[in-house]
Amino acid sequence: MASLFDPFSLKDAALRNRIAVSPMCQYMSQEGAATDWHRVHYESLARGGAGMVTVEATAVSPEGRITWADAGLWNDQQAAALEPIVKAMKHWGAVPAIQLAHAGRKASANRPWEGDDHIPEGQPNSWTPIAPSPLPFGAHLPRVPREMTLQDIARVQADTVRAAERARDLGFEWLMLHFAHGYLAQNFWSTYSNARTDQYGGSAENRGRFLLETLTAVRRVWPERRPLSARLGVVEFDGNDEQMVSESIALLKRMKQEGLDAVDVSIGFNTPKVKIPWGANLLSEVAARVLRETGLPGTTSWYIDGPAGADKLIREGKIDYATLGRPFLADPHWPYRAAKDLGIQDAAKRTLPAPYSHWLARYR
Ligand code: 536
Repeated sequence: MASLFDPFSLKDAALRNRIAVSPMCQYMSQEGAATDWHRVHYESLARGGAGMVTVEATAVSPEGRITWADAGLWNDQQAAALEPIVKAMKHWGAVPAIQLAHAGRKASANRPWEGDDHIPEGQPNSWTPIAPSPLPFGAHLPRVPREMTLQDIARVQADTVRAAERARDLGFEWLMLHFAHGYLAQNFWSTYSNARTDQYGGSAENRGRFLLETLTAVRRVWPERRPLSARLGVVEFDGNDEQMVSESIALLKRMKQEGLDAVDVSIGFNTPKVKIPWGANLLSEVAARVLRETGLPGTTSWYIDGPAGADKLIREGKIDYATLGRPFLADPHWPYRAAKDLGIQDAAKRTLPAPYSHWLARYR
């Protein structure tokens, strides 16, 4: 029986504990390139003791950014800006991971603290979003995306492969594909956004084709011994979740055959017409089911119920590692807090670098 502070290994990735930091958009990039903000942010998260730190949703092409300030990995300057970040994460003992993304119909938005809404066509920092079908998300994201041609599909897949190669060459040890949250892959997967009548739309098999092909193409360039995972939205909380979960499990089983190593069970966020019942352990049961039925190792996030809640999910075998986002923004040293809470011996020494831990372990 594993617990939160047991190590976790998947292929060549060796996590010192079962705590992963979620990919979290910072909207602080300059032309897609990481800045000093990211240096400090990712280095402090790695110093805070997590087993793995995942770099935020990183766009594979310019039109794949949610906002103009998103991270990207389609050119050499962007790769160069990530290099010291990867080094620092490794230096402080965290497995460096990155999430590759394309925002689909949610692209061309303002930063969350500047409105979070679509920037209209023709205004500065705006471009035309692309998606499987010309169907808008709605609400604060009303723009009608341009329907992707077969050529667009092949181009985005090639961009994803190229970004994966750059991530590989930078020394990232784990790659996550963003197949969730109402962005491009989820747009293909969901009937809310996919009304295509060609081989990429209609049946679950067809709606899953873009995801499966992308995964397969990335697997060819991503080293066999480095884990490749996907974050997939498997529920919308719209009353149709049983069907969506079972179709998602079938898709994940196909992905597993094509080399998927792990899954991060998440939410579709592909329609504004639902009220998500936010609360403790929102996804723990569906995550447990997805992992059990696919046989994939994995995780979930969203309202994990504190250190004890995370520990319990792992002890019960519902997830293999816990993924946390906002708790790390509130406290970059969350693993130290968690270790103290759970009564772990040598909590400071096990979670923080010596310049901090020697103080915390003394004079109590
Ligand atoms: C979660 N979000 C996910 C993001 C960035 C914006 C916020 C991502 O995956 N890059 C979210 C989406 C919709 C509603 C609530 C939360």
